[in-house]
Amino acid sequence: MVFKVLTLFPEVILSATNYSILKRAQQKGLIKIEAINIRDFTMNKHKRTDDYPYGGGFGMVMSAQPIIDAYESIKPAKPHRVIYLTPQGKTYTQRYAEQLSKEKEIVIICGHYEGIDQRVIDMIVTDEISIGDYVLTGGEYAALVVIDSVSRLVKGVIEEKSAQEESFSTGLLEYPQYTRPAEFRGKKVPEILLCGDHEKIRKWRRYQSLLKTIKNRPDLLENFELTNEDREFLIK
Ligand code: 6GU
Repeated sequence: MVFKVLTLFPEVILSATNYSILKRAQQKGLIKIEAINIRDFTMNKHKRTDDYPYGGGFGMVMSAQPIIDAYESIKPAKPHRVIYLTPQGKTYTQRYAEQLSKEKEIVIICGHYEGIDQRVIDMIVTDEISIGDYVLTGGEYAALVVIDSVSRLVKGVIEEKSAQEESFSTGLLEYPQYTRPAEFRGKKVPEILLCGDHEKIRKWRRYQSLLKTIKNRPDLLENFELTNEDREFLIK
């Protein structure tokens, strides 16, 4: 999977992806992350990449010319998605990440200021994506969220089981995890996890997942089919 990121801050993208799992994935050649500096393409004599909004109003708008020229310099030969990260986009979800992970190459545009000239969106953008209902200073952190969540779905990047068994694939939040020691500052690991009875442990974990979901994300249960076992837990 190749990510080509058009940004005013290439170092933010390159430095943040140079650790841990994403670093190893790049070393193994499973993913490739390129950052293209939009400023390198401006024709403005002061190297400006933004200008005042037509119609007036607060803030600055990123100009079309440097973004389109940057895109044309790296445009993949095959059909591809061009993602523009914006709070005005469609909400990003695990399902969206799964769709994107099927692509070979993804172009990502990071906006700043009050956004980019609408003509860029009309001319090249295929997907406008928001990572949630809050406002960031720019698209770079959102781009990192997309790169990270898609990369871990690329075959070989993480152990396969982890990718499948998680929250959002079962539709419930994860159960609590514990590691050694069995007692820490007087707080004990739940007895059942030490009992060695795998069926009992499975049931306990399922119940904990249900409780956690009810407490923190009751909205997830609206589209969730409870099993008979789940119902029994909840009635008791
Ligand atoms: Cl993609 N960009 C910005 N600037 N803010 C956001 C966002 C994106 N998603 C949520 N908030």
